[in-house]
Amino acid sequence: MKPEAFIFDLDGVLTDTAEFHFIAWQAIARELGLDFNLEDNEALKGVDRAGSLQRILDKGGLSVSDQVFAQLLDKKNRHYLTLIQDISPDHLFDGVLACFTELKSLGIKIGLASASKNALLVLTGLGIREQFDFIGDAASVAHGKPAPDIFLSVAKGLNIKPELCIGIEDAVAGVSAIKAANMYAVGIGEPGVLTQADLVFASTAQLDIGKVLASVA
Ligand code: B16
Ligand code: MG
Repeated sequence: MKPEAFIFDLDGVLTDTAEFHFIAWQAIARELGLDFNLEDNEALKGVDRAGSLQRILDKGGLSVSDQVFAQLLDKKNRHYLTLIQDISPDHLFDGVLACFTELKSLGIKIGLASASKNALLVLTGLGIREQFDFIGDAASVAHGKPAPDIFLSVAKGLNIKPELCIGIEDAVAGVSAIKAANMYAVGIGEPGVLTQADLVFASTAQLDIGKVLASVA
């Protein structure tokens, strides 16, 4: 297969906003009298905002009205927005720009498939918004990761068949979404965790485009 597009996840692949999500979710959990630790935060990677809150409530055995649920989501996001306002190109993971340059030189398109409704803001802060041929809109897809929707919507936006796309993800839910979209999955993290991925690199800095292309050829 000769890939025509690489579709990147954002948080955990291009930058690390997990610590900001953690701070904001922890504040909400404390307000509800619930415990929320780093391990809990890890399990929320790639999971959308409402899905994340639902998991926190479920773990604590709590249920709230729809109105309170919406208020909590809004409060978490307002806190998160204050935490990410200083994101700059310094927060870009090593290797991202070199990777984009290589893909462009090979004529391979670049897409973004993030579950975050704040993705455009983060991309702008990182200074890479213009690098993408298509940016998926998390707000307009019916089902979040692990459903394939966001990856399929980006393939459609790029006008490229899913089977000619390569997805890059750091989260278990994200890798499942890529496989459900019938794409080749590159994981960033640990092979023992990202067991569904076709190929795994320890970090974005180690992402080797040549190796990916050779393994799908
Ligand atoms: P927001 P990704 C995901 O981004 C994060 O990994 C996840 O922790 C977060 O809850 C989700 O975005 C929604 O973010 O509240 O900003 O809409 O990894 O898919 O780029
Ligand atoms: Mg991610």
